[in-house]
Amino acid sequence: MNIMNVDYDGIIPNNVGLNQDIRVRKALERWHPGYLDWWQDMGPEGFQQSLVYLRTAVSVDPKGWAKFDYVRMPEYKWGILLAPQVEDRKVAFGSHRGEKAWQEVPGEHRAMLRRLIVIQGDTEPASVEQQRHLGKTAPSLYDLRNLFQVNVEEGRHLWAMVYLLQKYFGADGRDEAEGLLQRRSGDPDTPRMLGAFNEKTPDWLSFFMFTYFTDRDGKMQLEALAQSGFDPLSRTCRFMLTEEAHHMFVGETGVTRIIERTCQAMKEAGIDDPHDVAAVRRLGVIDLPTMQKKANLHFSLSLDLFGNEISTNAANAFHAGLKGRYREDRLKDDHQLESGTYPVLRLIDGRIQNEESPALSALNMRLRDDYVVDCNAGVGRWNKVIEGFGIPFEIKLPHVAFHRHIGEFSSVKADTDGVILSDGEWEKRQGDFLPSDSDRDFIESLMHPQYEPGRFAGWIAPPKVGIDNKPGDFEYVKIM
Ligand code: BYC
Repeated sequence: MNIMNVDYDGIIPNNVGLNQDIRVRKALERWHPGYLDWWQDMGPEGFQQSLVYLRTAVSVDPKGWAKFDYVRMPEYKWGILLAPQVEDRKVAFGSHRGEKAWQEVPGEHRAMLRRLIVIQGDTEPASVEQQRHLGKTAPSLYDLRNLFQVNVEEGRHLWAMVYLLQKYFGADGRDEAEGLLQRRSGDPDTPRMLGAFNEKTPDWLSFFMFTYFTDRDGKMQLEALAQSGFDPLSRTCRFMLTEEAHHMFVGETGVTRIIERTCQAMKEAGIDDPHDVAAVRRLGVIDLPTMQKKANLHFSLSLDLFGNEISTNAANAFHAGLKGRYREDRLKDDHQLESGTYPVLRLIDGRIQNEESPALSALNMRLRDDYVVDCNAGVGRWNKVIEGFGIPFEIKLPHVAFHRHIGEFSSVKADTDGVILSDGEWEKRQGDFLPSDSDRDFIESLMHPQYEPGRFAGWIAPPKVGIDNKPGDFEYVKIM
């Protein structure tokens, strides 16, 4: 079989030779109906009969891997796709550096590997659950289609992890695959595993901020797992990253378009002061200070996803060759980190300061630092738009100590500049930093659907180009 092309013969499209792997094929076919039930119950509410102009992966060739067509979401081809195997690949880091990459699970690292795969897998359906109500308030058919594209691909990423569990982890893998369909985002009894995936995504600004900030954590984690010495995990993550790029595009351009519309409306109305929130809101657009608060919220929730700054789990996973650093293959050092140090921002004697820590224990911090750099690039592009309108406002990422629930700073309250506050001060001022109930109510008051082809809600600008180069009035979703 040509690894670039996907086999569409069975129920589950794949490029992993499922037709010859009867045990795994049967296991996945048994899991399939439960997945479809989950999709019907927890996937996009309504719209299951609608025809959505979606891309489906038909190959893993970077030059052309997707085709676009109208699909009913429950009929989407959720396939299992691994990037092509790199010949003679070696474990690139940790104590096994230089050994042949593993095609089977290394026995001594089984539990750790399973945990990483389950956590990664758990986030995928969680995000679909979080976004399930958004279709009802989509600002355009273009956005509605992008939401559904993101949702079906998160569903596919769940398949990617479930394949690894079913193929390589026997009975435990099967149980974990079931568990992934049982947990529910925000459920008090059976919540999803990581904090940010139990939060609500109640409106479209939240959706765009989530896909900008939280999907970017996905990118960083997938990049780190793509370095894994366990080759099937590396290959599956490499292909997932191809799809992930679009999700972050949706986030970045979504926020850009909201900013653009706000600035345009302010200019037309002759409002120069971005802090005159009431006047800006009267125009039916989202004021920039509220966008800053939303960015503060989603950035800080996403930082929590990197775990503790100092982590034995992260050190063990690296040492074992299971989870590398961001773009490990481009870094120039011994790739073992037995002796080096890394500066870690810590809370020492009530003050935030850098402390040189063993590099191996500081890997979560390092990945988080790479993440912050990546986040800042897009924020810079948002600010260019604001600057282009001559409005004196700059969106800034808050300090990493702000609003944290995991790690060094979870025990203190800090403002967005990293100044530590007393509980009383925090209570008084948190509405300056995070969206308040009235901010949320205002945003919600704007969320009315716009389902006419080529039309957009008044609070968001149209995109510069269509998906798959379609014209502006293209009917991306035929609602049924
Ligand atoms: N919430 O040693 P520590 C994505 C737990 S997003 C709750 O510091 P470690 C996507 C931790 O589990 C990417 N619990 O943590 C985006 C541990 O518990 P146990 C998802 C947390 O292990 C958008 C304890 O605290 N992929 O793909 O170094 C849409 C001590 O933790 C949290 C991955 O995350 C938290 N935030 O790092 C769709 C990659 N943080 O084991 C998809 C796989 C920590 O002692 N996961 N804890 O009971 C990992 O690499 C690591 O598990 C983490 C945590 C980076 C998450």
